[in-house]
Amino acid sequence: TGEMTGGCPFNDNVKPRTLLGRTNRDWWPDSLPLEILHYGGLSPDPMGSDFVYSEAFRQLDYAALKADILALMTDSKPWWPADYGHYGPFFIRMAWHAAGTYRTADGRGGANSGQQRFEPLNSWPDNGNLDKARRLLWPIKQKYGKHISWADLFILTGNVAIESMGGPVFGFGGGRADVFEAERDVYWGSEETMVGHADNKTRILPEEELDLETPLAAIQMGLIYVNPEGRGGNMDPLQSAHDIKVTFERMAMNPEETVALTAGGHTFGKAHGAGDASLVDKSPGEAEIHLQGLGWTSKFETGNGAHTITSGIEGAWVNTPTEWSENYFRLLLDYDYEIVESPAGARQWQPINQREEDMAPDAHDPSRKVPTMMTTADMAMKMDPEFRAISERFRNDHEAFKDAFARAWFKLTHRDMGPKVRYLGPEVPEEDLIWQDPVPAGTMPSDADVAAFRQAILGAGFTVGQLVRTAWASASTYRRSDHRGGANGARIRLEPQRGWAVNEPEELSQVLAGIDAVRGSLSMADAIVLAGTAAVEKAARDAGFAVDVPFKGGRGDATQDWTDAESFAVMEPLADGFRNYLKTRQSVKTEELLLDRASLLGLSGPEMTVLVGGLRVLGANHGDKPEGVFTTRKGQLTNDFFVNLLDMDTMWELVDSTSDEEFIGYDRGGRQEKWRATRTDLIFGSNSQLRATAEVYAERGNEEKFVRDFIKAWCKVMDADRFDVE
Ligand code: HEB
Repeated sequence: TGEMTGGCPFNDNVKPRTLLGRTNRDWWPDSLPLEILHYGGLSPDPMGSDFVYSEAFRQLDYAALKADILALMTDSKPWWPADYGHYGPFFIRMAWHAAGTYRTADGRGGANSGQQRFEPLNSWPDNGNLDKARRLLWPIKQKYGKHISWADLFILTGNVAIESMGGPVFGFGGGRADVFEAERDVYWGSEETMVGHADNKTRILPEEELDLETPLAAIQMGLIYVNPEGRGGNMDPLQSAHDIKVTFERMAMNPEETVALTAGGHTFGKAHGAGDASLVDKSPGEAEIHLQGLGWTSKFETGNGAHTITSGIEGAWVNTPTEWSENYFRLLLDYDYEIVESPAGARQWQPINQREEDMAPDAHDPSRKVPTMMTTADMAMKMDPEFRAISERFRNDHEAFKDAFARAWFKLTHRDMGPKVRYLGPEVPEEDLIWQDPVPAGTMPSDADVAAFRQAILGAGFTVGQLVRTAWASASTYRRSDHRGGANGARIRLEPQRGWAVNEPEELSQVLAGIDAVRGSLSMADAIVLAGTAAVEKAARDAGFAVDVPFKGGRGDATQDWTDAESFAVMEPLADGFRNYLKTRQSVKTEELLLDRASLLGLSGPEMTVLVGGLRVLGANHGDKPEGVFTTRKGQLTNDFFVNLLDMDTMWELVDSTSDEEFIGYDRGGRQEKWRATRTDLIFGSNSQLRATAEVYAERGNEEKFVRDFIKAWCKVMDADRFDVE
């Protein structure tokens, strides 16, 4: 079963992997190693740390920007001529691929930092020719400068594109600040080849690879979701439907949203496979220097316009590819389809005996009519019974389809922005949506109420450890990837969070009841944080340090009705190294899981280190277990964890040879058992860089520095989601 209790703790079903899998350096070993300039605390961000994007955005002439984007739609450039004289569909695909990398499991991916500009996304086969879409936007980006980020521009342009062709749009929120380097914390997979339109497009995956690994949300490296030609090129719409459901669910979309998005998207534009795909050259990441960052140069005729090769599939889905319409479902459901091959050799579906009025105009010669097409993934919307029922309903109720598409598009493009207070601009929809995890505004408690609560809760009969781990449990769900989780809302007292094993449901309910009983005017969300904060302060004072632990109140309490239990379920920690908790052994090492959580919390190495060391001696371990509690004065905020970990009189051994998760520390001389530890404890003595940091906190003279650094890091976690007060 893989459970840690009893028997062999190794989970045989889990294939070991590294935290990051294949990285940019593995894919592009020859790329310029700019990261050497950015160590030692130097930032690659040319805007500097004083720059606040939200302030720059507020000065944006939003209407003028939208007008410029609209004008660009039909301003075809000779170096990349617009199909049908309209760039709209192309820009929709750009925006969809920008947002579509989001995955629920860790909240990473998505549109919110403009990563499409960087590897690996810049060079993923599925992002073929989107380099040109972004270059078409450059004059506009240049004109509006710091007032619009690339990340916002991608999504806003997608919206304007939809509007410009008469499609429904639900709203737009700005606020996606750009970053200036490739994200380094995202696991995109361990595969050693990417899906490609040339050599491996029909690669058939072995069955055992079809169970999609967590947290991935695409079935092959280099895809946004699924292969348009079906799994491994199989052309099987039912298999494709299965894969679409798995991948779209991981992007937070249910089957109805999935059908709406795909049908709405493919109401526009065309696929590109005009000629021999082997004439298409390398991706941007490996293209020659004089190409200036553009990739996929094609030697087929003019290489663009009528001769464009992107996916290799050729043709439009509908007869009206630059207008919002009902034609996608009509053509999909009314015609029978047969498999044909595109000029690029891709396989696709063509309507049998198509009437001329249902054919599409040629994208570069309006006098010509060409047959429309469907990909295998589109055929899934017709052949899969669940998808088909939805398709038929949308066909018969166009208003329902419009509304579903508009809402799903808004969710797709805003899912990773976090609470609505982070949305900027005049087009932020009024309506609250449950996936935004709404939290009612709180009120700032008075100083007197805060002081009274501090006193009352410390006298309520709980240990420091209990109060600290409850506050930690509440706040540490935060992830900076999609800004979900955190202490605001006090969702820890709601389903599903209150039932998570990591939160020790029984004890949790007692502590929460105790907090509730004495909280007075405070919200539960504030009181939970303040209880832990008061306990930290007491622990510091008990250790002889007269320090104050700051508290920022004003959190609100969310309701169960406005909590999407299913979407919170994926956030359950299967490990939390800060509480020395491991539910089941994972495919990555336990200490890598600690690193991953620290990264999602936005912590630095020293912050992670000081927090682990402090939390251990405070007694914040899951189940109050003894591992890592290297102190004889549990409940006091001391640097004992580090002092004892680095003590040369201790030697460590495995508890027993069946597991490398638990260790005993013996007195070197006497074989006397002194301590127990897990991998997340011992990594601070084993890894050279963490050891260097641990040494700082163990050094004489740094006892108070340890306490102050711990408090700072503690507050950072407690306040990580306070966008309402920034
Ligand atoms: Fe899509 C296009 C696939 C979904 C929107 N697409 C496209 C193509 C393909 C695909 C293959 C072609 C490319 C080229 O150029 O060649 N999709 C796909 C798939 C899926 C999808 C498989 C899953 C199912 N889409 C989608 C969505 C959306 C879209 C969701 C939105 C919403 N697309 C799109 C568009 C286009 C495309 C708009 C067109 C572009 C142009 O025209 O350029």
